[in-house]
Amino acid sequence: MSKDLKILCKDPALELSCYRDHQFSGSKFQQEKLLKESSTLNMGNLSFYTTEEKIHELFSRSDIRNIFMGLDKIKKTACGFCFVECHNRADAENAMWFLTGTCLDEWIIRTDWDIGFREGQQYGHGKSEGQVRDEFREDFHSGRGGFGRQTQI
Ligand code: GTA
Repeated sequence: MSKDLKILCKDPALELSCYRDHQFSGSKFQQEKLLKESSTLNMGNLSFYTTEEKIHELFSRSDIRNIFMGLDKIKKTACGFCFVECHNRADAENAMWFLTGTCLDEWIIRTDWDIGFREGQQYGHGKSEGQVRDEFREDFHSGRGGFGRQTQI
């Protein structure tokens, strides 16, 4: 396929986001290569009440390998994100295309490519042990633990 045609055929739902894992030890180029070949999705903006069973149901049309729920490091309770490993890139692209913008438990979920699950990645990196982004949120959401943590201090 020519370069011009490739640009025209690009599906925005499958593009890389601007998020990069700053704990990744390799280069920016290596991280982008892994993201472009990955069959693991990161799902964010989940309700804290969304269960692993609900994620399985959501992926009922895809054949998935594993789900890792994002957890508060201390309480070990769900904190609004998860990783879904698919069997291959094509399955992951289908899931990404199908799920982007889907509403789950009243929340519009965010999907992103992930370089592949590493042990420990299921825990939030926030100072209060949940997700970093929740510490900067200023609004109130009962489904995401109330106010952002920093505004509660
Ligand atoms: N693939 O978008 C993502 C993603 N996010 C947001 C988190 N993870 C993601 N993976 C993919 N795509 O280890 C994964 C990572 C991480 C785990 C826990 O979930 O594997 P975390 O949010 O607790 O920690 O996530 P992380 O990702 O190390 O924090 P980071 O990069 O500092 O900030 C994440 C987001 O928080 C930013 O993108 C931004 O939306 C928000 N944020 C950070 N700082 C600020 C700030 N000062 N003000 C406002 N918002 C902020």
